[in-house]
Amino acid sequence: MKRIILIGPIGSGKTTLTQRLKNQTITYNKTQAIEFIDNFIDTPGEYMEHHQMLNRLQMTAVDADLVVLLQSITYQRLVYPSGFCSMFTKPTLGVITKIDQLHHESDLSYAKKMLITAGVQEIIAVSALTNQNIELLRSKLS
Ligand SMILES: Nc1nc2c(ncn2[C@@H]2O[C@H](COP(=O)(O)OP(=O)(O)O)[C@@H](O)[C@H]2O)c(=O)[nH]1
Ligand SMILES: [Mg+2]
Repeated sequence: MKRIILIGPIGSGKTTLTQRLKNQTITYNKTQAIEFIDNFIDTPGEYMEHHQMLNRLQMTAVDADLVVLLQSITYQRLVYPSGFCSMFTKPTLGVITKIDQLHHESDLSYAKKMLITAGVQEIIAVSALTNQNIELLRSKLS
């Protein structure tokens, strides 16, 4: 199985998605440090939001086979700088999270645009709450 690093702002759903993909009970658990959970590397959102921490993500991603960038459908804020993915010398996948909260198509296109600007190679929209597209995502991670 591939080793996956999950990167995204605070509250974008990294920990919940990890729990879902690992068939664990979904519980809220604030991520305080970089956590290695089998083949998943869960990272605190602060590392993404405070740019002086970005080198920590970059160093940790060296151990991963795939860099997954998360963008919540509910989060209309610019997070990833243009070309962000070029920081990693690894394949990238963009995951739009909380798709169960989609109320306007424009939210989906905004999230896609953010991930494309970041430079991801592929995008998938999922919900860890309703399981939408979770199997498809799992197949892309295997
Ligand atoms: N509606 C909905 N809420 C979600 C989903 N995934 C995560 N959340 C909620 O978003 C919040 C932040 O999730 P968390 O996984 O801790 O984000 P992290 O900071 O990126 O690890 C929590 O309250 C989760 O319950 C989802 O697919 N749908
Ligand atoms: Mg977390």
